[in-house]
Amino acid sequence: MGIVNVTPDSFSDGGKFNRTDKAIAHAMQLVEEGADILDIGGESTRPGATPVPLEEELKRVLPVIEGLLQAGVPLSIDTYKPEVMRAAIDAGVDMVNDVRALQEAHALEVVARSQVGVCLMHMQGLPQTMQLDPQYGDVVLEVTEFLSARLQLIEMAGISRDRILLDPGFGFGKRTAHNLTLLNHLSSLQSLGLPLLVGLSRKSVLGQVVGLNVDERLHASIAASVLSVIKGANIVRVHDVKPTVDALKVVSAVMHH
Ligand code: YH5
Repeated sequence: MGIVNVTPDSFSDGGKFNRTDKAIAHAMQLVEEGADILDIGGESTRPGATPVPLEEELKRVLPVIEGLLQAGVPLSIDTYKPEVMRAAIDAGVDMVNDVRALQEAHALEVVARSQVGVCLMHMQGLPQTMQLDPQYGDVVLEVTEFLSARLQLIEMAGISRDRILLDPGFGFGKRTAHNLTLLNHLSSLQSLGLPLLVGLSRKSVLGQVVGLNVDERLHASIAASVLSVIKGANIVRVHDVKPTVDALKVVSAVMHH
């Protein structure tokens, strides 16, 4: 899964067409590099990031979705807002990637009334404050129990299991040690019986391990993707598609022998 951020960048004048065209061009490059899914997001969920108003998020993601419908790969919308889910589903996306696991009011019904897939992610707290003092007794158990509870509720709302993916939510209300424990024990989440999605690309936990800034974490990110797949991940959400695909081709070749 290739990450397509549709957020303002410091290199353009902020013009809307400029931003849309750049995001579409970047996404097309990720497909050429081997991405099987594109994850389109218009609001940063990084710790402390400022929230984006609904109308602005729609203006960012909808033109990019429309431009990528012909790209030949499934599209995912990275949002927790039900209005953005609804508009993106109407526009033709195949999947909702929700860091709040459909806990926002009406998110569950919007997805239930559609046929799209959904990724349910674990987060402790909310993005503005989640990294201040995350605490767990047993992080693997607590993440598993949260996802299991959401899964049960979401199935009861009429979303069948074959539409659902689970994600432990690396970096979302977790200290370095929590993230490392979760990755080491990722295979225990396979007991929930659903495909697993993992997002570790360029994240702080990797920066903590190697002591490097966010733009210097490629090699650590590749190691994290390789480990994730060996430990049971079915989808890895990454910025750097080509090097990740090469690394995972080796993993895949070896694991089939
Ligand atoms: C995820 O794990 N993550 S947005 C901080 C970084 C680098 C990257 C400090 N959406 C996930 O990618 N969706 C995000 O450097 C996600 N799983 C799913 N399903 C955060 C992010 C990032 C944050």
